[in-house]
Amino acid sequence: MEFDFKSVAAGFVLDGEFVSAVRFGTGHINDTFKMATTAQTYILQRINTSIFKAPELLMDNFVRVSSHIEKKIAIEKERNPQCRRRFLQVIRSRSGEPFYRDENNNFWRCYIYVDGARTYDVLETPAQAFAAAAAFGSFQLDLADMPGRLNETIADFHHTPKRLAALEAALAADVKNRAAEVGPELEYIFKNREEYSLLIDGMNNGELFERTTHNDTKLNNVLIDDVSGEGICVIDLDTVMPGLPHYDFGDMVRTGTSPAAEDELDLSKVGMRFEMFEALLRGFLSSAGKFLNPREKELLPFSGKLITLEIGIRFLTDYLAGDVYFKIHREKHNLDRCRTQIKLAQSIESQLPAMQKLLSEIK
Ligand code: ADP
Ligand code: GN1
Ligand code: MG
Repeated sequence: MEFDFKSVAAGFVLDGEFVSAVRFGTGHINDTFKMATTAQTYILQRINTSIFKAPELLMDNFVRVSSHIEKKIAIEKERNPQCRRRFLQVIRSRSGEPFYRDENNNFWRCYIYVDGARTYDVLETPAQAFAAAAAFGSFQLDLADMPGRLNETIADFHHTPKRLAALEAALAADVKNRAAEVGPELEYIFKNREEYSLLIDGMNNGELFERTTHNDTKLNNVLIDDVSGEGICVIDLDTVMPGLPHYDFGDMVRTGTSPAAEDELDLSKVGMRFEMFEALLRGFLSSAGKFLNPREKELLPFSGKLITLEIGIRFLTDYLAGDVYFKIHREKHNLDRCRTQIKLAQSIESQLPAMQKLLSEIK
């Protein structure tokens, strides 16, 4: 399924004439393209509206967040003119909206491509982990004083008990007769069920506080500067909404500590590298440490295990439901992804005492 990019491009106020658009990135939800005109490079995205059911509200969040960050960067540049931080500069449609809807009801957005930086699907060094985590922590810090509450683009996105309930429903329905092959995965997921409400309970009993969080802090959602190695721009803002800092830190541990890909078949390669966890923790606390309370800090190591298992639950749910949510590129892709998450969660679990000890030394 390709698109008439020239006419999509004509929907936006762009510099120069349309030249090309090519598929870009490895995301599971939206369709992302790198688009060139004779004057500028852009990112063009078709929003997956079967998942994001209110794309106008989503883009309202997007603009509020990116313009708030723009102001923060402007202040920082006054103090430090060398600052290389960037924000997602949204391009308006010809009718002045921050999106363009084509005649087939495809919902498009466009922003300036940030040059001189790139993303990593698998982090290579602790320095990159520190940089990425510091950038996500700064993102939360920057948004702490943003006026108003953002729209919830997907309700209960990180409500782990509800994610478990969805898995149980998919298991009961078993529409593809796949339940029989996932016994060991289910066993581990169910064994841990007592832990799934810990963060939600903490919020309900007043120990943890709702903040504005990113909620999809895959490490390939931050642009790392080619020269300085700093995390200069947080991207993929679809799920920025009210949440807990742990959702973001946990997903960083999930995506930043294993040397293997999310869909690695050789599970012996999957596991948490402690030095990467340490770099993530130090990086995150270097910025988010300014507002986190002691109980919030204490739960950071646990959040790595929780969010890893939560995404594992989601991959397994989608496998049982017939692969209707995440894009797949081969048979059993979602099951393979689930298995890496479980292996990683087990590795995190076995290192939790050491993670907690490290935290107490840093605090
Ligand atoms: P998704 O993960 O939903 O496909 P992203 O917004 O994360 O969408 O974009 C996919 C990839 O495109 C990113 O991992 C990154 O490599 C690249 N990318 C996205 N936005 C920019 C940008 N403004 N400048 C440079 N590269 C970008
Ligand atoms: C999806 O779009 P992408 O690939 O950055 C998903 C995340 C999952 C991730 C797993 C909106 O993120 O929640 O953690 O896949 N995004 C949505 O790789 O569901
Ligand atoms: Mg992404």
